Amino acid sequence: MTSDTTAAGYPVYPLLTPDDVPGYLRSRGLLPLLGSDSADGLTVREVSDGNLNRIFLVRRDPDVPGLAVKQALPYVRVHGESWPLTPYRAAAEARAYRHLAALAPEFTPAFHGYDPDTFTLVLEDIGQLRVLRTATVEGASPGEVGRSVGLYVARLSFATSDFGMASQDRKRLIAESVNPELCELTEAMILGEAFIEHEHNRNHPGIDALAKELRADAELRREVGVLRHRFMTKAEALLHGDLHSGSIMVGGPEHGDRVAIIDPEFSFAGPIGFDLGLFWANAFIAAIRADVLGDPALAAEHAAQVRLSWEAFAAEFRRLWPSRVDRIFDDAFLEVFLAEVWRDGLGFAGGEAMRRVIGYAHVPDVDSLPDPEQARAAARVARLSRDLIVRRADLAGPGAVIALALGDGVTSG
Ligand code: SR1
Ligand code: MG
Repeated sequence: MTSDTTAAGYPVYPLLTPDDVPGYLRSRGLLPLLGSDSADGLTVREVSDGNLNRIFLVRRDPDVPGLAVKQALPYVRVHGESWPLTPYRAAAEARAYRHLAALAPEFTPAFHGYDPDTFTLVLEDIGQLRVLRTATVEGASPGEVGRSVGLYVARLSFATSDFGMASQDRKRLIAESVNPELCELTEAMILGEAFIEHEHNRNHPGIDALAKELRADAELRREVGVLRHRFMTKAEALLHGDLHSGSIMVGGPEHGDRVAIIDPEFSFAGPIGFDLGLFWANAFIAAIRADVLGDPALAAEHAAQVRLSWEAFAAEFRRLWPSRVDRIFDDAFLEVFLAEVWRDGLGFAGGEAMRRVIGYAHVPDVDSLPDPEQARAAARVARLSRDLIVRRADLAGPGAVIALALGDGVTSG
């Protein structure tokens, strides 16, 4: 190993601080995007919020959106240097943004380029919008964000599936989109560690016995294996790869009810149900939070996002179906295919929800609750996760799964 690589073997590169950012943008010739060549008077604010990266917003006028500068650190930001993580994830994110800019432009922030030497992307500053999770934890209604998510997943996945691309082009896309380290992280986080004893895991002490019971549940373990293997092998379409409510930004009517989907660094060719499932899991978690806080109407609004996203996804996929490039796939196959995406989505939602309460990456939706509501919510999320995984074949549609999540026992529709 040379002196210019880290202990984990990643290149050593300068990590940006707020003071560096104006000069950095000048060196990349991007200052004109902020209205002039001058770096004088720019304000830089660090708004890093997710688990992994550093993000700076740069503005000429603090009230007018400017640019977002996003740098991948060579480790997990919220954990520290003892957990190295490839900075090449930024290249995967840049690649995904290039596809998304063409396929789902209305949901994608403007992308101003990628610098492979410092693993840095420059994007539109959408700091005027709010992270969906932050807004809903504060009690905001999700509105109809699910519709946008369903459309986004349908457009991205149809175009990059064997329905939207010629077979050989698709094989090339799959090869170009491999994202080994981040896929392995997902396999560990969402479809692995939470289901076994692992040093990364934690849970509310009030659900110790439940966590133990779930880890000893043979049926659950078998089905997690099925889902994990599907995630590892089912290269159906290009995914966002981490479509939880922390990756969705929303604006109210003053921002045209804009929905922007960010952070596609986990993007790779995988099972379409994975993107939907991550969104569904977090909608159900938000619903359970509202429910334990005594707001069943808000809980129902959150749970309804599952229906909205599924219906928007399926309707857009059906709309696009006549344009498919491979006519061997007939209309009867479409029904088989959609049913499988639905079931996969439920299963992956179970993996995602489970890790949020007994795995590593918890969420404020649950962890910011007071007790005893926190323990109650965590238990409900964990039990629902198990059902989503083990009973997914019996949950025929949104009505059944929403009833299950809200606990009214209805299992049809
Ligand atoms: C080590 S923390 C990893 C999680 O953060 C990202 O947001 C992804 O959800 C990932 O699973
Ligand atoms: Mg993220």
